[in-house]
Amino acid sequence: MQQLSNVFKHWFFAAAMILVLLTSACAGAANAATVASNDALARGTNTQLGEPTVRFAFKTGMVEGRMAFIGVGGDLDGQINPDLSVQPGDVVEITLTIGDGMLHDWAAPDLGAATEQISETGKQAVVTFQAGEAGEYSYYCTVPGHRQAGMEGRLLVGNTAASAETNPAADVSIVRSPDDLPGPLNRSTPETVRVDLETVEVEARLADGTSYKFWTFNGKLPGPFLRVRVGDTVEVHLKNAANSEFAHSVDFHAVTGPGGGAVATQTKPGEETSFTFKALNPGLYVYHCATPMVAHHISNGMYGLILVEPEGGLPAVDHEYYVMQGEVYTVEDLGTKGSNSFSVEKLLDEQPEYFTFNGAVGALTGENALTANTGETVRIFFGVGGPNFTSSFHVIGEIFDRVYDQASLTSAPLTDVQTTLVPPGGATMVEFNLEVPGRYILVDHALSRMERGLAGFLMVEGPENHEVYEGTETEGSGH
Ligand SMILES: [Cu+2]
Repeated sequence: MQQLSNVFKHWFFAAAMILVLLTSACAGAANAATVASNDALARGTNTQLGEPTVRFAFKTGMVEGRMAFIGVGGDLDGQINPDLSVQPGDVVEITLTIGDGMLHDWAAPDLGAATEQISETGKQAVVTFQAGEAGEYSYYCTVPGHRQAGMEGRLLVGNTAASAETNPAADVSIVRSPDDLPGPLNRSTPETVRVDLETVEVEARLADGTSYKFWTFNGKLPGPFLRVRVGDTVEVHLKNAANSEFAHSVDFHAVTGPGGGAVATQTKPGEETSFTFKALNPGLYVYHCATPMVAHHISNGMYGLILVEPEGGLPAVDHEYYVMQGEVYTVEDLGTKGSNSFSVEKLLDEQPEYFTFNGAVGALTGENALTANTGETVRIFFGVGGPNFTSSFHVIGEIFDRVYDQASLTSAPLTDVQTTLVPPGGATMVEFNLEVPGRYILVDHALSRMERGLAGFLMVEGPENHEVYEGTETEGSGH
């Protein structure tokens, strides 16, 4: 058998999961050799099965920066990775058309079915197979990395009402929108400010089809963005919801005093505590739960930012955004659907399954993307809840005009910075002007973490600016 004699390597960026994926391609009859674990797959049409009783067609393409099977014709037309429902015994025909000029196949390995691997735009491959036992099966592209990059769906055989069991908790979003923050205080004198926090435990979406029991401040992730002025007296009230299972507390890095307030706020379910502090130092500070095991409470979502405005406030900008990075440690492997549970072993080993901006995979894409127009200035308040990983914060396609390093607002900012380090329990404030329209991508430049959920979009509209940037988008760029 011809071995891997013709191997082509394609490097490309896939955007919501930008990563450099290595795809290897073999020509012609050697295709099966590219996927060793799928050697047993019967690729192509089995003529002994007779006429198909069910037909589905897909085209490959990029959607929102992810690779996808896009339904063609019938009820599936235009749908991304749609559920396919068939009955046991059905002869199923799948037609795959290449729409993006990249190497792909369509496979349901648990049913022993796969098309040939093809790559030429417009080319088609067909597989027919018989649907066996009732159950839920996965279909996906077996080219290495493509399943993870988005090419995966469900094939439901038999009683679809039972097998198409969904996870309603995965439809509950507790993502805090990045524009959910109060505006400048415009105050020249200190005041007494009351802050009300409530700790709430809630099962919600971690990723598509995956939910997790998060612990939050005020029901969203991150906790509310708090804004006070230097010299203010801040009266903190912490309530723990009656239906909580755990005690919680809050430690503000903006506090001068024992535990940052944590020693005064260990709060049992249904109870309330309070303490008062004077905001002595201006800056942008993390707050978090500090109830043992503290790393557990933080990784479950209990973190937020408090801005202590300096005298005179901050310089005016067109948009202010609020983004925090965190880690989630699940027993289940990355991508496992259903309700996932917390792994203390992985937490102690510092091996998260997920990295998130604002609490969930892809939280800052789609309707929660950051937006701006060319000619405007954007400020991002960025913090790391963690609990463990330092972020190499970067915006793909932009340069930070100003970085308030370590979130020090009383030092002169660094200028013209590509990537800035933000430690766990730390923050930064970055500002940049927008000259060119397009999609810019917030990342931690430790880019393997993008494969585990870290990506946010900044969508910029405005007229093209060919003096600054000119180029034609190439297929598969993902940007
Ligand atoms: Cu807690």
